[in-house]
Amino acid sequence: MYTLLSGLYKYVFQKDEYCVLILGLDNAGKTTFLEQTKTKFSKNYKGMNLSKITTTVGLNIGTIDVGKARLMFWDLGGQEELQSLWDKYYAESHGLIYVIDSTDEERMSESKEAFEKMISSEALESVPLLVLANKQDVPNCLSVPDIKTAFSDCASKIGKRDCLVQPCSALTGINTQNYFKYTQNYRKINKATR
Ligand code: G3D
Repeated sequence: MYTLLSGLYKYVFQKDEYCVLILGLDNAGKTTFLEQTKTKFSKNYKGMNLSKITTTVGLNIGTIDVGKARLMFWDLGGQEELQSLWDKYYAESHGLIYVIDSTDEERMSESKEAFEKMISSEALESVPLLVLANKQDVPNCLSVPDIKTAFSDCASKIGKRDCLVQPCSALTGINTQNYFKYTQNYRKINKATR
């Protein structure tokens, strides 16, 4: 009887947990995006002043609940020396968000190289990918077609995996709520295989 009731309780209340990595070069806006997300999705969460956030050194973690899913975000530092740590987290991840600074044309090829190296990892082969062209609030920033052109070499490596490129502003919150679609995709992934 206890087993039956605890099973029923878990079925009704327990949330499926998914780990989502937030990657990208330093200064791309990863931490701002995570704070914006926590503020939007967590009741009573008193976020930091978004304009006071400084670049990630190490790791930031955040959890939000979306419907029956609990998304645990891991925002990893993007400095060159920290990028070598990214792959330690790949095997645990169910979703991937790659943040690009659309205002930083100079570092676009650096960002593309980091992205290409990341998606070449076998551990990420079936993981859905959300690419955020961030800082779209800044006039004259690169558009999504510009960024797709800069990243065109990567198309074959993206292959058939689920991938969406989304213009957004982590600072203003515009277009930062695409988890609903992606949560559906995380559900499709057989957790037992990861
Ligand atoms: P990181 O975690 O990827 O290293 P941060 O990046 O979130 O620390 O952001 C780096 C800088 O970019 C911060 O500015 C932050 O305010 C700014 N930023 C992040 N997202 C946006 C955005 O959507 N629009 C604009 N205009 N700026 C953004 P500072 O000045 O603190 O370095």
